[in-house]
Amino acid sequence: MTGRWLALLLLALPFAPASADDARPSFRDRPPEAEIVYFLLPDRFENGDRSNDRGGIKGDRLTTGFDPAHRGFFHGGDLKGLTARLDYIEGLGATAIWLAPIFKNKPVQGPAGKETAGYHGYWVTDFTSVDPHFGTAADFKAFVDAAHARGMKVYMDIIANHTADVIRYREGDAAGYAYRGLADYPYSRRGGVGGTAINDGFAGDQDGRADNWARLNDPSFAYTPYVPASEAQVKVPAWLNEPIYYHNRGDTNWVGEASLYGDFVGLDDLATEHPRVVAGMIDIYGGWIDRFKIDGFRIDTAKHVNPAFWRAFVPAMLERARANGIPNFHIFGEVATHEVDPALTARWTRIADLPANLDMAFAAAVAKVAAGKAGTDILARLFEDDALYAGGAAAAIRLPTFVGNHDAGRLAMFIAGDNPEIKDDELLARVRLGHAMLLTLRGVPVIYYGDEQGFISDGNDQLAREDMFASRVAEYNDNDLVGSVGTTARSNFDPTHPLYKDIASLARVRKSTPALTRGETLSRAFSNQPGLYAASRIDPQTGAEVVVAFNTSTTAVTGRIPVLPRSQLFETLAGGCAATADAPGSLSINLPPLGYAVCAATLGPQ
Ligand SMILES: [Ca+2]
Ligand SMILES: [Ca+2]
Ligand SMILES: [Ca+2]
Repeated sequence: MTGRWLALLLLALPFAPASADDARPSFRDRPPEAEIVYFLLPDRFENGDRSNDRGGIKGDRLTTGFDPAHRGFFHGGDLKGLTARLDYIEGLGATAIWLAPIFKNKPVQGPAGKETAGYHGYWVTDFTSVDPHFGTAADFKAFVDAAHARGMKVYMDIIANHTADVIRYREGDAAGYAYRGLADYPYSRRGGVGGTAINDGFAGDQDGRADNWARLNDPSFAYTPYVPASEAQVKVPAWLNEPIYYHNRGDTNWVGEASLYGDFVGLDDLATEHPRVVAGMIDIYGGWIDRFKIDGFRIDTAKHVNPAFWRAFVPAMLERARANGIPNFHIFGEVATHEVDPALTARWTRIADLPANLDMAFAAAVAKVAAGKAGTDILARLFEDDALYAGGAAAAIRLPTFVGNHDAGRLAMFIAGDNPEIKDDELLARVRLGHAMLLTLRGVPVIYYGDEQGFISDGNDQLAREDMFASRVAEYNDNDLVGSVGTTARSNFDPTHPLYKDIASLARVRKSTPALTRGETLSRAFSNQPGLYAASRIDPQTGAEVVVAFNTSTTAVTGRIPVLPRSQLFETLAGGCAATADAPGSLSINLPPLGYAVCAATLGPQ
């Protein structure tokens, strides 16, 4: 460096950093629809610290929860490992990370001989602490700060429906923890309608006033719940240790009221109608916003909580975020279904005021369409039904979309399951096609970790949670990965994998093309057979039209689609596009087998 340059630099230093920061657009300014989300389970991603693998607990796997060779136990991944892999995630094009819950879990639970561990994070005991298997609060802060320094957001996965399975019932073993409903076991009698009168004056759980709930003081209306002495103080905050704040009606059978009141295989179902529970959960999760300035929440099991709870919780969280300088805090719920049933997910945006829900219908539709087992008209129908959401189609652009997840399984598995004789090349092409839909159609794309490395999953749940680092799980390591000669027995952070490169390329297109993030969707071509689906995405701010087109069949397709008459010249953003319209209002589409294209109209001669 010459003396002159050094002098200039020194002159600039006292002034430059502050003003440059002020001028730079912040990740805080990006609306939720501008994100590309990467979803991962910290336990299965990268092990950055072997000293925390057992969570600081001594003993065998039934005590520590650690067994890297068993798919249902902790494998060693942690927050330090995740932080060390941010280059990989950023290189894929993701702008936000949704990580499975990191709260302190009950390490192991389940009936004798069938125990598994809380590696997934959904069995919380301490809602205020980071699970020691994943690291410390300082590790989480380092992760969030490192993501923010790159302009990436962090979405936490939260649970208000239940805690870990701690509460037992005196009658539980004899009754098999079967569900006991509101009519046969009313709040007003102990152990059934013939029992002793209790909870005098309680006006029912739909009356949320504190003085009403003060009259519910005996939790033994259905069962006689108790907390084993060894776990009497295991839950944090301490109020969670009182059985009165739970439903205590036994395991859900998924039918009717049991969906709201029943325990998920023993997981203690909170009385989310209770004002103490509402206030307690607002306090817990507001605290995480205050402490770590995170950017959003994915809400687990949202449809198993009474809508009134969310109507109190959601505005409180958005306000808490605004107070912390986070104006674009995103909240999206899990309203689970395996069907193309947008009415269900849309209903919960209306009755619960959830700003968005995971687009289960999109995932189900794309799995069938990308497999070549459904007409492309189900996509057209799906987007027409955006009118069902609170806020309509304009709100539907904020629905997180996905093609596979940790519960149902991966897209590659769905496609292979529908096509048992499929060849490797066709499977890769169909997985690419599904991800092209994910990255160019409406909604916020969520990439499930490992899909970009050709992970295929043998089934749902544990079988869909393979390790990114070298795995010791036999059921994972015998999988034939898509687009790769490797297996999960080795580390799989490979930025040259064809799916990683494809997703990164489409992510660049998406981020530089506002119509793809905020545009309305007009379906332009579809039929009741596999083949062409085309849509125009139209930027509401500029009127710019971008055509996205997909061929779900193994024969080439050729046809014309209607476009805006002013869209006469087209630029190819992906695949192959005609450079000009055939006539004002008509564009030719030519796609090879299983091909796709993204074509952006440019301003023609005026
Ligand atoms: Ca570790
Ligand atoms: Ca519930
Ligand atoms: Ca329980």
